[in-house]
Amino acid sequence: MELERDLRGALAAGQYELHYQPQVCAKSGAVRGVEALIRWRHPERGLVPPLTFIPIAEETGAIEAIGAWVLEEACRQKAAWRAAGMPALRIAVNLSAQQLRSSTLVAQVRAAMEAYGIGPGELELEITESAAMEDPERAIGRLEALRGLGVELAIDDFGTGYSSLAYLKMLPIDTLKLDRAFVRDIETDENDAAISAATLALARNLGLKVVAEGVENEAQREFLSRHGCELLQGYLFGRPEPAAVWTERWQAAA
Ligand code: G
Ligand code: G
Ligand code: MN
Ligand code: NA
Repeated sequence: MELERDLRGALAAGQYELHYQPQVCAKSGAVRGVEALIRWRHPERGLVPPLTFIPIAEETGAIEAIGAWVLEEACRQKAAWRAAGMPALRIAVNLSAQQLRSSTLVAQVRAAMEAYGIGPGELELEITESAAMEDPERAIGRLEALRGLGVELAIDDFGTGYSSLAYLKMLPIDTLKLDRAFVRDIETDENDAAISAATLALARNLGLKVVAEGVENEAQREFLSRHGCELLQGYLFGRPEPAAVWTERWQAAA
């Protein structure tokens, strides 16, 4: 496939970029962190979203190198923002299943943190339920090693996979990301409202934070906030935007 061929040269050609979407405090609206989301600036196709090329990168194995770049770039950007006197925001980075399978992941994360002086609690890694459940024993060991580095861990797309609660309990995680599929119709669909409220209660009882995804309007915000969700992410607060846009915004506010 054409995209597959182009994918091979894209890293060397510097065609990937990270955009950053805010995660805000539900009560105050203050930005608490940003999630790094990869985009591919394709010379002919324009900005290609991850859902178009990440699955191909996973199939071909290209994801290993891309994932390593994402980690390095997010840490580099965090250090650059720190050097420029920007607010210290936690950065969340998505890991693919294949990265979690890799025996070099922990060393890679350690190296990136050391290279850019990333301290405890400054980096969060997001893994999907299915990646964590693929080989729970191995995942638990690896996640514990990451946590030992001071990395926080989040389960992405929570509720859409098939994680058993028995395994969830054993995973050394800090955060659940409530999938936007449940948030979308939270005001009108009783099931979605019930699932969201139950997830928030479960998280509270397990001592986990929740980041609700896909928050687009005030009614969703109000529901989530009322049910104890502390962190929100979605177009209501901001779209994923290039690092330069964030930098300009902060400089204008300073
Ligand atoms: O940015 P967007 O909302 O289009 O992201 C779509 C999907 O792509 C999300 O599920 C997100 O987790 C995934 N994704 C975005 N950036 C990365 C990345 O750097 N690595 C991996 N593995 N997945 C990513
Ligand atoms: O699975 P993950 O959480 O990594 O995916 C983030 C994805 O969700 C990105 O593709 C991002 O562009 C998208 N996204 C972020 N906020 C919203 C939103 O408010 N509404 C919708 N529909 N998509 C969103
Ligand atoms: Mn994510
Ligand atoms: Na998600």
